[in-house]
Amino acid sequence: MTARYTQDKDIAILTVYNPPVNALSAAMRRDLFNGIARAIADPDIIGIVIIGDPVFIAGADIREFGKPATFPGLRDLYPPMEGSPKPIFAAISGAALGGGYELCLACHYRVALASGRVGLPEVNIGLLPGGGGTTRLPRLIGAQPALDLMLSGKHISATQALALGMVDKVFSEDLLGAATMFARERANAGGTHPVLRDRIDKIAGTDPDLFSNLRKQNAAKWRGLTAPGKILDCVEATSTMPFDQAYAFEAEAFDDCLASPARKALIHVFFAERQAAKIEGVGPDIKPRKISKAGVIGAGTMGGGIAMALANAGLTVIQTDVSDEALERGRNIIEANYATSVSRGSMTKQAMEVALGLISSDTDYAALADCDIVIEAAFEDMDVKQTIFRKLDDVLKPGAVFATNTSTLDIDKIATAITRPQDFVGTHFFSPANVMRLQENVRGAATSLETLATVTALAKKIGKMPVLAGNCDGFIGNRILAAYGREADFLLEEGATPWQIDDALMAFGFPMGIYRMRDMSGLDVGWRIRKYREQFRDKSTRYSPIADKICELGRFGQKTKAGYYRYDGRTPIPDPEIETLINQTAADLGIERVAVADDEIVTRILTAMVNEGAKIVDEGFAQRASDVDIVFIYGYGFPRYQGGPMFWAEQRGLKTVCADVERYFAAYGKLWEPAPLLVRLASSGATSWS
Ligand code: T1G
Repeated sequence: MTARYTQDKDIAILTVYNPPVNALSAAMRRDLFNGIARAIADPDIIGIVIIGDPVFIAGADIREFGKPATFPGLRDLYPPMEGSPKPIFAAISGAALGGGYELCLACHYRVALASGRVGLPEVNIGLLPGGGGTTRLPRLIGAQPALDLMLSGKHISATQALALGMVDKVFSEDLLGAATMFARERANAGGTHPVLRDRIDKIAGTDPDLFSNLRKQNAAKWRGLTAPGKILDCVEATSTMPFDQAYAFEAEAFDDCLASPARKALIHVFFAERQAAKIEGVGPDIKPRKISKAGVIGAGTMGGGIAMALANAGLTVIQTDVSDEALERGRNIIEANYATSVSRGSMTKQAMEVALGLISSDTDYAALADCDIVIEAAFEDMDVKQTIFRKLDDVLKPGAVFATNTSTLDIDKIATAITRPQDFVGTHFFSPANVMRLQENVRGAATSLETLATVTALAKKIGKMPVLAGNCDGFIGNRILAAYGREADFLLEEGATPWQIDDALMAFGFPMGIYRMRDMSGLDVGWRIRKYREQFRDKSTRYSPIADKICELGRFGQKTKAGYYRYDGRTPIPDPEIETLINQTAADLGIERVAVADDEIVTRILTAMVNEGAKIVDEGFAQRASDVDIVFIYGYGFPRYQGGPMFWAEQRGLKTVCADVERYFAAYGKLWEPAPLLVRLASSGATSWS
C-alpha cells in the first residue's frame, strides 16, 4: 500500500510510503485518490491529513515519463480535494518537491516539520510544474516569488516557506499530532476552507513588464532550454487568464517541455549523476572510513583550492609545503579567494572565518600524523611525488588514505613509494578546486574497495561529483580532451581558424571553446608536457606542430597577452598573425586549406570524444558510458542540456556515429581507429551504450 489509510478518531490520515523518496507513482496516485474519496464519504470523518513515512513526496516518478499515462493522473486528484467540504492538510517532513508540493497546493492547508523542505525543481530536469504549480503557487505567494522559486529550481527550508506563505505553520516535533490537532480545530471551526484556484489577490496587479524583462535578461542563460521560457509563459498566463484557461495552458506547455530534447538530456544527467557514485563491488558491507581531518601537500593554486573545498565542508585541514614562505604565499591565496567570495556575496564573512579557522599549516610532516587522508598537490614530477609519499608512509597513521591530485602521472608508479598501496588512490580535482565540482577518483592496481568508498563519500561530503576512473593516461577527462584538442588542431591545418572552432563549439553550448580555454590555463604547461612526451610519441601518427610554434613565439595565452588570440585585458581578439602561422604551417605540411563548415567542426570533434570515450569504457577505465558524460559536463563545460558526449552519440544514432568514425578513419588513419565497443553496438543495431 503506497498510501496507508488510518484514523485518529474523526481525522483520516493518509500516509504515503514508496521508498526511497516517495515518488508519486501510479500506485500512490491511485491509493491517494481512493483514500481521499473514502474519507470524504465517511460521515464520521471531519478532516484529512496527508503525511509521508518518513518523508513527504519527492515529486512525480521521473522514471514514468515517456510511458503511457495511467488514471488517476496527478491532476485527477485535485477536483475531489478542492471540492471537499472537509479540510485537507498536507503535513510535510523531508522534501515536498515537484508534484509532491503541487499536491500540497491542492490541499486547503499546509504544515511542515522544521527540518522539512519544499520546492518546484522541475526546471532542473527540463520540465515545468505541470501539476498546477504554475497556476496555484502564484495565487499563494505572488508571481515574482513564484517565478524565483520555479526558475531557480531550488529547494527551500520550512522556515523560508513559512515566510513566503508556502506553508501555514511549522512544528519542531510530532508533525502528525500537530497536524491532526490543527485539522480538528479547523474542521470544528466550520465555514469554508481556502481553495487556491479561487484566490486572485496575490496575482492581481502583477506588473506585465515582469515577464518581458525576465525573457530579455535570461535569453543567453536559457539558450537550448525549453522549460524556463515556458514557466514564464505559464505564470504570465496565470496572471492574465481565468484559472481554467491558464491551467489548460500549463498542461500544453508541460507537454512541450516533455517533448523537448533538453528534457531527455537533463533526465539522463539526473540519473547519470546518481549512477556515477556507484562502484561495482562496493555494497553496503563496504564502509567508508571516517574523514574529519585532512592534510594537503602543496600550498599552490591547486593545493589552496583543495584545502578550501575541504574546509568549506567543515573538515580540519593542515597544509604543508617546503618552506614557511611558500605556506605564507598559499595562505594569502586562500584568504584572497575567500575575500572575493565574501565581496561577491557568495559567502558570508562568518562562514569565511569558520573555514579559515579550520585551515592551519606546518612544514613538518609530523603534523599530519593523525590525518584521516592526505591529498598531495605538489609539482607534477614523479620524483617529487615519490619522495613526498615515502615520507608520508613513515608518518601517517594506519588506515589513513594516501591521495594524489596528479593529472598526468601513473598513479601505480607513484604508489611504489609506499608500503600500503591498498590505501593509495588518485583524487583528481579540477581548477579552481574550490569551485569545479568534478572529482575523478583514480583506482590504482592495489587500491582497496574501502579506499574507493572512502574517497567517494568524501567527494559527496565536500560537494563534489565523484567519478571512478582507471589509471590510464589522462584518466577519463583529459584523455578525451586530448582527442578533442588533437582534432581541433588538425582542423586548423585543414582550413578552420581558432575563433571559428571556438565559436562553433560555443554555438553548440560550450561556455568556451578549446582555444580560449587553452589561452586561459596557459599554453606553456601543455608545451612542457608535449616536450616530455615526445620521446614516447608514436611518430607514425599525425602530429600538429601549430601549438608548439605558438609557444616558440613566447605566446603562452592570457598571461602573456597573446596565445591563439591577442588579449585586450581578458578579451580575446582574433589575431591575423596566428592565421599567417597556420597558413604557413599547412603549406609546410603540404596541406591545402579549404573552408570547413561549422557543423562539420562540431561533428568531427564530438565524434572524436565519443570514440575515445567508448575505448575508455571498453578498456575498463570508466565503469559506464554515462560516467563519461558526467565527467565532461562537470569538468569540461559540456552543456548539460546536451546530455554529454555519449548521450549526444545515442541521440545522433550509434550507427551514424560509427559510420562517421569509419569515414574519418579512412581519411585520417590510425588516430581514428574505431572503438570496438562502438563497432559492436552499431553492428548489432543497439540504440544505447548499456
Ligand atoms: N522519480 C524517480 N526516482 C527518483 C526521484 C523521482 N522524482 N527522485 C529521486 N529518485 C531516485 C534517485 O534516482 C535515486 O535512485 C534514489 O531515488 C535516491 O535519490 C508533475 C513533473 C528527493 C532531494 O525533481 O531532488 O514532479 O540511485 O540519491 O540525495 O510537476 O532525489 O537509488 O536507484 O537523489 O536523498 C520533481 C528529484 C519531479 C526531485 C533526495 N522532483 N529528486 O535526494 O537521494 S518531476 C524532483 C531529488 C515532477 C510535476 C513534475 C532528490 C531528493 P537510486 P537521491 P537524496
